[in-house]
Amino acid sequence: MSKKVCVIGLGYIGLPTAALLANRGYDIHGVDVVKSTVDTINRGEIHIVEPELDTFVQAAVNSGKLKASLTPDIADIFIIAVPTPFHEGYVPNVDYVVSATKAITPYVKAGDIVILESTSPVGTTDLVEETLKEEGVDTSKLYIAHCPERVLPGQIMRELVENDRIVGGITPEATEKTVEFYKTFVSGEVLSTDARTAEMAKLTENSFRDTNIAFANELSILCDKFGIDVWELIKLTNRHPRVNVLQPGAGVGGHCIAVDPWFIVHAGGDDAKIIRAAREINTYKTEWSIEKIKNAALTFEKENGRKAKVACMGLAFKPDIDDLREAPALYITNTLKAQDFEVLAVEPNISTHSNFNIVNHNDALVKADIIVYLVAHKEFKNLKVNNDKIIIDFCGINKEK
Ligand code: SAJ
Repeated sequence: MSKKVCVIGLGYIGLPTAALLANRGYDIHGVDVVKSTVDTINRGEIHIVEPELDTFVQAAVNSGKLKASLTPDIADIFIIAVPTPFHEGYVPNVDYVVSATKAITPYVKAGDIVILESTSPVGTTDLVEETLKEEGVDTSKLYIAHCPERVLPGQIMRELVENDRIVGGITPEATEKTVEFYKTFVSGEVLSTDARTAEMAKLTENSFRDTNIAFANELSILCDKFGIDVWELIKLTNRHPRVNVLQPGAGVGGHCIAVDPWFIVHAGGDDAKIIRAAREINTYKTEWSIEKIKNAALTFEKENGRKAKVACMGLAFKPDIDDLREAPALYITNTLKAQDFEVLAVEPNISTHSNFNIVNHNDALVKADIIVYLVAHKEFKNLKVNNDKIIIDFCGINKEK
């Protein structure tokens, strides 16, 4: 008989994982607290944008292998994939992990595997065990482990299979059982460690990237001051065999890299110096960008006796996706609008937005006085722009990288 997997949280990680496992022969009981999400999935449809996900979900639902529900069910394996945001002041918020754990307590039985996939502060897998104990579950008969997700939005279905995975159990037996499970559908290596190391590994990966992007963003600010083209500089320095500077932009967005380093900083306090500084630099880059745009718009107004129309090219948190979560481009556009600047919001990957009329990029190029490249979407590359327009480019749109 097929093993049954209960996946708690059907978002960017839970749903692709559920759909993949269903297509690999597992019986999947997916759980979400949002009824419309459950209904959408049960119709074989999806509520998020991710290449290939629709095909996987449709096939899984049609074959009867994937069912979504508002409540958990008995299963052999439980996967918790719920959000871990932060409270005010960058204090990690693991409330959803705790409530998901409580929700599964009536259904877990001896011999089951309970996996936390959500990116979590160090110690959260232990908290899952403590919560189960408090709810009266005998955890000595369960296999509890952390296996952080590592997939890149836009490539989730491929990376879920191909990426190496890190598994850290709260006991060596839990690690072993969980590794066996991942090996049934992962073609990358499945690496063993303990729960705390696995938690820290995930936070380290995203902090490493954040720190490296901060370096590039700091360089971009310095180069602006020194009159140097930062993209040419980076291209040249990256020809050194041991140098690989990342790309500057309008800041760092998304729900991972702009969030996870704070989990380390919160626990590490004054000892987390570089990681904190990187977060601050990346946030500062967004504010610095706003100041640049405002200065250009005010100079235009002074010289022309009318307000400048500013085309904000891109709202998403990175190129070629429709995801606006924690997006610096959206924040910049919102801030300019809130301060009474005339903005034309351009985002080819969405058709509507509650705060803006979405303007086609070709129309924006004609109407705007100032064109600000915020996101390097493919639609924005090599566009012909009239000489009389002022261009502010934060993402090196036409630069060779
Ligand atoms: N960015 C730059 N310059 C760069 C690279 C990225 O400014 O050179 C910016 C992007 O524009 C974006 C932000 O960084 O605003 C984050 O984008 P990303 O593509 O670096 O990463 P995410 O947030 O889409 O996904 C990351 C990945 N982590 C790493 O690459 C270490 C992914 O593997 C994780 O699974 C994901 O976080 C997650 O869920 O934690």
